[in-house]
Amino acid sequence: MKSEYKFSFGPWNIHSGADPFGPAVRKEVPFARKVKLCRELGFHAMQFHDDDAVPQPENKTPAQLQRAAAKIRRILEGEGLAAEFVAPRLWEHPLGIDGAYTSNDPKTRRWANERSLRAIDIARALGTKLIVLWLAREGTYLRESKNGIESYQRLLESINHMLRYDPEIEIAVEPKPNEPTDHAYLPTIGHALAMASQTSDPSRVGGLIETAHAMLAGLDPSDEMAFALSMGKLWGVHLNDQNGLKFDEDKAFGMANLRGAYNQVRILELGGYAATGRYVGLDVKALRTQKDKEALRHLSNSRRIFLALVEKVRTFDRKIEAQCVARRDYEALDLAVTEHLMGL
Ligand code: 3MF
Ligand code: MG
Repeated sequence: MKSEYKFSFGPWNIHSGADPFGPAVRKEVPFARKVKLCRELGFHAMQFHDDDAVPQPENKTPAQLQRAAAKIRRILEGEGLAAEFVAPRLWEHPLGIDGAYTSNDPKTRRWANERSLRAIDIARALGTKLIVLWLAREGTYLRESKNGIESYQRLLESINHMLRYDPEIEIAVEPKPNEPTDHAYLPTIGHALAMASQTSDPSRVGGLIETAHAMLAGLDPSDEMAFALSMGKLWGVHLNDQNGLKFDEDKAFGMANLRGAYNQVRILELGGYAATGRYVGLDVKALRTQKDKEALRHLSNSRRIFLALVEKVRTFDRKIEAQCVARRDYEALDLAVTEHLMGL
């Protein structure tokens, strides 16, 4: 199957299976091997957290940081791959326990802003201008612990700080409504793009939509994508799947809700996403039950289902669609789509 779509995943998507209830069940895969696998599986780029590329970036001199990032870039280029984005990973650091940009502690906020600039340095050294902000602990575990109005103002200041530092970078906010916090700031793409419009350079702030995150907000991922696409603001996706409203499952794309997956692919097709040059990113986890050898199927299966659904979208009978819409016979349309997906 050929396609003009370009695919990416992050090194954390090949992992040893540890979860909050038990330890690793598979061997760690070295980074260089992940890069090789990325190409072998038919992907075009890798996604990065700042410290996936340069461990402890805040403890490095500028020269050390550049050297470490240059090494990663050489490994990528050796396989003909690009870096899609860099995301500052603020949520694992002891300072970021109660949030980083929205922490009540000014020292923590200064650290978060500084580290975000180092993430930008790393992105530029890897050859990408895209910064992703997943605002993991920017929220509250307890409503009364923060002033939400102040928190949103602090987030805006931090985004402006990054935009000022490098006049060419673009920032894509990856909204998520909860987990790890009880309630997160910027829970949906609507919130993210409203804030984008208030920044010092709205043209450089957009969004990355993850399927599971939209579903956890009780929303339809394809509608979230449509909202961003309608404004030219869909700068990345994290496709995966999710079985209802529970923890963030990161299942392989299309494996829980095929119709929902079809509609995400349909909206990307309608929005001309491939032609924007942006990547079809995955954020998927292998099931903990998978053995070492088979723990890549979540990636290859997601890509395979995505490409199969592109074909399904392109081969759906437009005449039937137009007739059903003209007659407002959506039950006929429903059956036609379902039968098409079933190959009937
Ligand atoms: C959490 C996520 C994150 C982000 C990643 C890049 C670990 O629910 O989706 O994956 O995608 O940090 O922004
Ligand atoms: Mg994600």
